[in-house]
Amino acid sequence: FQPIGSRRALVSGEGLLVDTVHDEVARACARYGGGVRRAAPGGARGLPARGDHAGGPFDLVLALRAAGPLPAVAEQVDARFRGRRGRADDAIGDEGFVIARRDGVTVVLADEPAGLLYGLFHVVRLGEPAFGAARPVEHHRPAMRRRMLDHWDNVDVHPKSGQVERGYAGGSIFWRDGAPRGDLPRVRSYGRLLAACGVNAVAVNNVNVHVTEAHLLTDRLGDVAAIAAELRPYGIRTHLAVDFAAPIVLGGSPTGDPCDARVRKWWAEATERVYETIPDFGGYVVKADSEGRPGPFAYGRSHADGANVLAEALAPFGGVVHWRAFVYDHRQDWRDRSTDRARAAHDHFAPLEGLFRDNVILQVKHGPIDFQAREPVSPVIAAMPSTRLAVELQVTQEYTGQQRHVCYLAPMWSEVLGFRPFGPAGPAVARIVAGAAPGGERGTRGGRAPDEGGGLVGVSNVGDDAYWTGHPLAQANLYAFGRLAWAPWTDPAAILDEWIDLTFAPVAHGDREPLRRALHAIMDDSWRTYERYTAPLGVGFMVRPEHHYGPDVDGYEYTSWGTYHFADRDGVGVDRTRATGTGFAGQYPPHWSAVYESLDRCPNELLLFFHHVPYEHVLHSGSTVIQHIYDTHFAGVEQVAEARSLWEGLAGSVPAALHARVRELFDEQLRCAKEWRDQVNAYFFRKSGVPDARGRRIP
Ligand code: BDP
Repeated sequence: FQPIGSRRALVSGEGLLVDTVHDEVARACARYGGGVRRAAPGGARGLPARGDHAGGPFDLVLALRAAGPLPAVAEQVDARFRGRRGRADDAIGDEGFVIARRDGVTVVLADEPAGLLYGLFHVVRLGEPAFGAARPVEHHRPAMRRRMLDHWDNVDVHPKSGQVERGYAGGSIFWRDGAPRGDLPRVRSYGRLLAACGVNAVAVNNVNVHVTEAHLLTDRLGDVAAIAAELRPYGIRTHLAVDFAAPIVLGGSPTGDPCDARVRKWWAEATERVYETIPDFGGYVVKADSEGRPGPFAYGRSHADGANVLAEALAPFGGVVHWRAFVYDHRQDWRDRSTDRARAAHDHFAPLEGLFRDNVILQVKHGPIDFQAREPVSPVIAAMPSTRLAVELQVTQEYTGQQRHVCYLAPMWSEVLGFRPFGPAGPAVARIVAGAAPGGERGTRGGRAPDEGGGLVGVSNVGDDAYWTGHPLAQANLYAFGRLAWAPWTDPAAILDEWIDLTFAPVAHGDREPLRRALHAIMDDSWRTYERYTAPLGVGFMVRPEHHYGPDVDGYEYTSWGTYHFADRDGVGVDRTRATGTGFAGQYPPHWSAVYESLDRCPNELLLFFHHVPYEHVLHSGSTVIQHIYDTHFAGVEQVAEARSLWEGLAGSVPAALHARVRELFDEQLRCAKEWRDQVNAYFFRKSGVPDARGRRIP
């Protein structure tokens, strides 16, 4: 904030979020010596705005256009923008902003307060260059209207999942030991940092809604309202995960049948009370009929019936239901190869295409199984063109090193968002979840407005840890999640660059270039490094059961969870072809179905996801599967060792406590990566009997 705080600013407009913008600038000025003036509507009329620090009044103008007349320079920027757009479409958009610099003044214009807030954070991101040379008029608006983080936080400490399910950053920032944590300033800071990343919605409790958490919907609603009050000034709407059986659990109803009139009435009344207390409440998140959660199947009803009853209750208030597509049988018979967990979401939901109400968002995990380091993109995304879809990513690193390993996930997410499920001529995932119809045109599906897709949802990686995310470098994943939801085509390395600047500018000692170079070398490729030393070629899992940290090749192989690799003495991988396997490959539209079905065309990195092959099968690289397993596992460990020594070299460049924290974590990552290498290599050596062609030591 220093570049802003040392200048003179004008903030013009009205509204809660404009107040926030003003307060942010005022806070920066109090620290760095600049000044800020707040103009009432019309109050900026005729004010000269020149950037001459000594004489002219303003270097930075942040204004709602409706608050005009604006200072002359801002009027000019607006005229330029309107001229460029033509008369028909001169809207900046709900959350958008226009930025330019001319005559020594940086101008940010918006139509809505949220746009002004995002414009302010854009100036923060630009830093000093925002006040340098003239800048042409740029229009920024988010690609996705819904940019949401789901917290898997429990109110009570749950005997199995703890305070935060799959949380690796300490306790919850919202809850502790059955009660609100009570640190509201921290919640406010969280809202601030999320807004700075571009996030605008948060669900404050675990999708596995236990009894205490169920009460957040009714008698403990005040606790939710208190959080909502802190997040609201940063443009973030609060959502709640609810128990599908709430009418029974909370309302004493004899049934939870979504088609029963009493159940509909209960949801309608409960929802009305929610909106009386929290008028800008976002809506519900539901995990139903999944891993033991209640759902409509108990009453012989479909998931469309289930989702629609909640949607109907929310509709009068503009709320939405995020209904999760993560539905599968976790009690399958592993002795029977005919079931395939990868198929489950498509099998359950594709037949329901067209049956969901408009305010249902079907929330689909990005891959068909469960947040593995490598999966194909879920076929559900191509199967439901008239359903609003959101893609769910796991920012918390359950399967990618649990915030003890460096694993920068933006490159993986970019691949997901850029994937074109209908083939090269169709729209990318990012466009589909932004609301594009399958033909790639925006706004044509079911007559709905262009930006009414389901957006992007991330499972939060934040806790009450001093660095927010346990591993300090895991902050970059949170930041990248928000930035990709706003601008999905941004290069992950460029996002990392922004994060490095924003994070280390205030604390780095000395020249920042070596730090930047080292962090890129450590992080840019860290997801692929992680992939190299863990489960090979897309086969997934091989983690220790329950907590999912560290290797256990057969840990899930003979369980009922549906996550198998089928390794035997002859080969490894899951045959998901139509010809001889589970038929999962046939769930994709023709282009990808043909690619995945074919042993020759299937991408190497997904080979074992789709095919069961002999160890001597030759990859596109020319290497055999078994040799590839050995080579990648040795290489992955070496890369971790290199990253660790690069970090060593940064002692003195970053604060000592931060350096020590990351160094310790690198020790653990290296230990764990070696464990993975040795177990995976030893396992496949013993199964196959094929020695390493390069004669390295395999335990
Ligand atoms: C799995 C997690 C489990 C979650 C589940 C979900 O292991 O803790 O409850 O996903 O997404 O990956 O509901």
